[in-house]
Amino acid sequence: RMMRKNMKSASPTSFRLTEKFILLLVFSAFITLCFGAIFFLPDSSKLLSGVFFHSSAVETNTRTGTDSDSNVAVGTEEKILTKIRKDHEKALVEAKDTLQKRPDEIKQDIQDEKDKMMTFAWDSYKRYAWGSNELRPVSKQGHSSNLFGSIKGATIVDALDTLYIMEMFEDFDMATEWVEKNLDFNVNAEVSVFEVNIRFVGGLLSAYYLSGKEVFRRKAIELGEKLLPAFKTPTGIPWALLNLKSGIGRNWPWASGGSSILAEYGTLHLEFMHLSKLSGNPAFAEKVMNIRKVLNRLEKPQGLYPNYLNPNSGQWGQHHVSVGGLGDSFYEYLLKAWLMSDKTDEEGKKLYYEALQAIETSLMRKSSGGLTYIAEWKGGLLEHKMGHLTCFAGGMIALGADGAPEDKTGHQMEQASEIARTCHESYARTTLKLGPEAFRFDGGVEAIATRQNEKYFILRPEVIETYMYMWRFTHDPKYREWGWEAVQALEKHCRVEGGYSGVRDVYASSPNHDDVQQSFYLAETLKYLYLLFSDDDHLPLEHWVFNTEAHPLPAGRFDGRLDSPVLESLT
Ligand code: DMJ
Repeated sequence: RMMRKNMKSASPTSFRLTEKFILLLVFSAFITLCFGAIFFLPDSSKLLSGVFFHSSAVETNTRTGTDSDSNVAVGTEEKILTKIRKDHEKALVEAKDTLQKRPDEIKQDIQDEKDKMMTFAWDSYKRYAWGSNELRPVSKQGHSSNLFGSIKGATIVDALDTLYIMEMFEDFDMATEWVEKNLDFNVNAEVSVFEVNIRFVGGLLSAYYLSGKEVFRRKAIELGEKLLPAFKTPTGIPWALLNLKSGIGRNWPWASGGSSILAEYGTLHLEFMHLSKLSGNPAFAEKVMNIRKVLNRLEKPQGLYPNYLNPNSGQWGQHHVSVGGLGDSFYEYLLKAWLMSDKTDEEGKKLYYEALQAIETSLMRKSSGGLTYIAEWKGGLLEHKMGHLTCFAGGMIALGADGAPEDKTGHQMEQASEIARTCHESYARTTLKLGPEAFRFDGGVEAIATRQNEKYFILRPEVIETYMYMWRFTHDPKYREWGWEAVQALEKHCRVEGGYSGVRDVYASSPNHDDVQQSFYLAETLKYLYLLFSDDDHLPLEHWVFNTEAHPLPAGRFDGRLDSPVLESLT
């Protein structure tokens, strides 16, 4: 009993002691934690004020900054913070300001500059060379190349639509009056069928569609009829040169085996289709459709179109293929024939995409420095050279990318942007920041002209043309920046007292002027620059197709009358 009693009394006593000990331990640990927190934990009120009450905390500290040593340190730190914050706020305001104002300001500058450029080019022509084909801006007199025989006024006809588009209506009226009174095709002279077609027929057609003035329709048809005898060959492939009075044609003496040139006979389609529509005479359309037939019957080496074709035998001449000079606008017109027909010319479409595939396979290459270029092909061998003329291909490929078969739209846009970049490089790598006539990718160079006779720049449009298309399709600001670079270079090196002149060597430290203001400078270069900085609905690409001289022609199934709904919506 005693034992049980002891047991009973001892056990509760030892349990209470252990319990007390544990409680004491927990309590002292808690006290230690609280005590440590005072010294070691970060100042939460400071942290909180930093996150949620930053400004008031800063203000407090600034006001009490000199109170003590610790306050001095905190004050300095906060002063730095204040400055950083103020700088940041200022930068933000400036950035917003830039976002709100700069594009418009820049656009206005460019608009003014471009208008000034066209006004200066046109006024200089008016002043020193009125009625001549072109202007010699250094010697301040008229200039005529034998491409137009004794037809006069190439600059006037080429510039008509640019004047209209830029709303220079007084000048447009003056030019119209000159056309009415002086433009005469009854001349005993030999002309280039291609040049007269793209500049004169194309210029007159555009002027008609834009202004609705009957004189332009009449003159375009009259000139078209004068060109028809060029097709009197055994194959119907036209001669390159034609005497407008006798109707006797021939080919360039230098062309392989008396051949006609692909870029010449292949660049009549758009204008001749319009001539048939406007005149009701099917002869024009028949002539150009026959060219397609002849080409369709021929075997194409690796799917490529040689530049030379004999109009008597219907056989290829020398196997030289180029997307630049001698070949270029043939490819452009296949695509544009399809687009202009409201996408009903399926044959044009098929021929274009097949040709582009062959070009990609056999001519398009990438340099070791990563620049895509389109080489030339001579009898199976590649010449790693690209012409300034070839640079139009960036714009053409971009224009066609949307309709590309087999999901190739993205791929073709990529090709187009790479070509644009290469062509920009050809400008950027010169001293004058203007592009050479041809540049090479061999002998250790990339996008640089190596031969003296390829270093000139004659105010050509192709690179700016490609920037314009790329801008319209991508809205990547770099294309406007590149266009603006070209404007600055043109102003600095090509502008002379009497107009704009080409230069003989883009790598020279100062320009040596060639004394010619080409008519395509007003028709194309200045127009594409203007459109590059215009809104997309100014001559929208779904409704207008530009001929190879930048003369806009309406696209769609129209009946040729200006009161047709299609045309009304275009102008
Ligand atoms: C223009 O007459 C046309 O663009 C043509 O297709 C090629 N050459 C000139 C401009 O460089």
